[in-house]
Amino acid sequence: MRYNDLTIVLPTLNEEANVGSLIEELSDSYNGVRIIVVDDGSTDGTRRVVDAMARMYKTVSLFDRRNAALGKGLTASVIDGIRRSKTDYVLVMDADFQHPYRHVGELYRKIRGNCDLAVAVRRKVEDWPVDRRIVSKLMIFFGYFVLFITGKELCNDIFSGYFCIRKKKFIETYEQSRRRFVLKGYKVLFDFLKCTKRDSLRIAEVPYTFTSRKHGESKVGISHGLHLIKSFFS
Ligand SMILES: Nc1nc2c(ncn2[C@@H]2O[C@H](COP(=O)(O)OP(=O)(O)OP(=O)(O)O)[C@@H](O)[C@H]2O)c(=O)[nH]1
Ligand SMILES: [Mg+2]
Repeated sequence: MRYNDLTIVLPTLNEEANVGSLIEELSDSYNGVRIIVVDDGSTDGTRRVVDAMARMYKTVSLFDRRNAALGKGLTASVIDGIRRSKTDYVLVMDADFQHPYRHVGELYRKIRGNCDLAVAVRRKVEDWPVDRRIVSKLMIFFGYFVLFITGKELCNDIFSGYFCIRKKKFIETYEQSRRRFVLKGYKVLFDFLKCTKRDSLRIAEVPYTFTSRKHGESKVGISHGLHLIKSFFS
């Protein structure tokens, strides 16, 4: 099977220990897939590793966002990566191996099987401390509540960072509601869903187990919680 009409967007911030092997695994597993690494000014060797990969695989490119118009941020990076892609389908995933790459094929097949959005849904979150679990549950509850009462599309993991989407659908929705996307936030799927209408999309789901990052450190902090709260109200 070939994946010529699929681009994988990998946002990175200091992922030198993960990104090279992830690119290798993806390129070797999914023939013809394109990969755009969207880097937000990493201070480690991330860009050097990606440059080396881009020399090895013609389908890999680096988008250096140090001077990007939208400013730094994970959501901003994902939007820029999707805008830059030149294929009909785009898949977004983390670069730290928390999103198992073996599900890429399944997400892609769901989209090709006539869906607009295929979401990888966390079945189980391993290794999270109790306080992070509680905050996460509260945020999920509130997020669902917002989407439910405002009549938006819903899925079983509204904050998933691992999903595949028709580029055209994403860009159309973003262009119509630019201001509602919290660019420094972490929840681009939620921002997208809150700009939809219930039953306007064909959504598929693929369950998976979310594990610990392979190497390096999490970038999640209190500010991301605040950005999410902003996202609920924008
Ligand atoms: N371009 C860009 N990438 C980012 C930014 N913040 C995080 N990332 C990347 O986005 C992905 C998710 O970030 P993480 O820090 O792993 O966040 P998380 O997976 O929600 O949290 P953990 O479970 O603690 O790892 C990783 O590939 C990061 O390198 C950012 O501001 N800009
Ligand atoms: Mg992570």
